Amino acid sequence: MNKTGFIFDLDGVIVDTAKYHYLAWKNLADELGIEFNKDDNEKFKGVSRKRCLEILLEMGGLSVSEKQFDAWLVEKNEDYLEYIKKMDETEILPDVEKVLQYLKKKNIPMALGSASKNARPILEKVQLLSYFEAIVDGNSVTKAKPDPEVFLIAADHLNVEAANCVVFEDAVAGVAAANAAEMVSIGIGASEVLQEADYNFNDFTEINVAFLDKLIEN
Ligand code: B16
Ligand code: MG
Repeated sequence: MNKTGFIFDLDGVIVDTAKYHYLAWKNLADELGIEFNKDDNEKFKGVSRKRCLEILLEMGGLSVSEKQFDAWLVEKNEDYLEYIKKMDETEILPDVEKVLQYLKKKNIPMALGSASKNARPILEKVQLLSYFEAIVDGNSVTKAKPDPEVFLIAADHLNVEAANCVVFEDAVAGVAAANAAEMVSIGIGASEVLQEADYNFNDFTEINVAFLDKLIEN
């Protein structure tokens, strides 16, 4: 068993793909005549694609056939894929790579734990794939965050006890999932929103080596 493992969420932690999700959902909402703004998009963070569409249709008071639902899911994703096509390493959030490099140098096993089914191609585009021993994403889970499944599978792949895993998350549901897995939760973003996290930072520029060492030693 490895002593400590680090697990990273993708959207909002490593890259800001929320802006592309927003554009794609907004296009679909406009087509369906549903009002959708950036505040509404906040509710979609860390939430599965399917659940996002359910919320959007609830907002518009629409109920549709399964076939139509699936067609809109495909449409939104194709649109989103067009936006992320242009992503490159300049979209990595500040100091994320510095932290990944430090942990890699210390031989700390790392995994991705994301709700996205597009996690792997995004990591390839921003050239971070090689840092991760395991990619646990929307294709690997049966239960969405706040269920701890995604992080427990990641711990398993890393061969680390759940209690010795550290999770970086920007979504309330993600912090709840990390806490339910009995892992150390680190909220990235506003502390008023991520109140349940064990530690909180606005972004990775606030995380120093002494703090990482403390997490590794625990
Ligand atoms: P996809 P995370 C999540 O990523 C996003 O925050 C959320 O807005 C999105 O709906 C979800 O991935 C599914 O993404 O449509 O690409 O499968 O924060 O869990 O990395
Ligand atoms: Mg996220």
